[in-house]
Amino acid sequence: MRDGISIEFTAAITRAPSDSCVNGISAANLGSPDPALFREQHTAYVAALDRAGVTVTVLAADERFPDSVFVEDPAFCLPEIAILLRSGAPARQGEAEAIEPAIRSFYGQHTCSMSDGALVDGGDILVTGEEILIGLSNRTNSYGINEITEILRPWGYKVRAVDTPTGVLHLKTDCATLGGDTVLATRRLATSHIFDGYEVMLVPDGEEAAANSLRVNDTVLLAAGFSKTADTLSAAGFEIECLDVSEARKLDGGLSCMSLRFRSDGRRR
Ligand code: CIR
Repeated sequence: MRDGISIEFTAAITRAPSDSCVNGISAANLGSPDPALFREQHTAYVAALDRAGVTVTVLAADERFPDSVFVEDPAFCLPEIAILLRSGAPARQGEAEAIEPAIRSFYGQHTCSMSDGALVDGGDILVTGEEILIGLSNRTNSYGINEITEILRPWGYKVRAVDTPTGVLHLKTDCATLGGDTVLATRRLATSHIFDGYEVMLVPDGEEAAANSLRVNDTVLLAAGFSKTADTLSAAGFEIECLDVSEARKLDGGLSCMSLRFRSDGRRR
């Protein structure tokens, strides 16, 4: 069990929402985000990460990229290496270059990029205490998964390609790692058997949007408004903190999407 790569973090990178977020990609049908309210919610999110024990770097809003608040997608950070990813969404393809200086300020030469045609969004990568699952989706292809598998081979990481349910943006739209071999998942994802062998906590039906939660050290950050999921997690002994992420949700985003978490001490445990 290696919780050191899945839930134990010392640092995080975030980016403030831009005014251009009103032009972000969305299938949610929840209306257009309010940039001022988004900034307020983002500030509360950063404070929650800080309380959970990570030192947060907040990058300035980048108006060129409407979805750039979702920093989880353009990079993937492990203790040994950071990978600048290549998104399957054309509008998001410059975001990896935009975040590169921040990544290099932590990882230096231990930073690498993906080849042309190898596509992965960070939202499709779920790191558990056991392995790294990468969801094939509209944003992530098998070339991308194979390339990450090769990049990580020297450190012995186990990478497994899985299917993201049809109509679901990213693998982590529907699940989260809770530490050890426990995951939180929607029924539609759990029934695909990708978590066989895991302890699966099901998100109560009707609260699917709560699946994109985020465990950071001893805290599970959960989207506000999903009381059944909150009760389930609390009853199981998790320390939860609920956050209003209404504006991120309007752009199909959630709690994991708004940060890149890692161990700045390079330790894997
Ligand atoms: C997008 O479609 O790329 C953004 N509107 C939402 C990205 C959410 N990111 C994530 O789940 N990791």
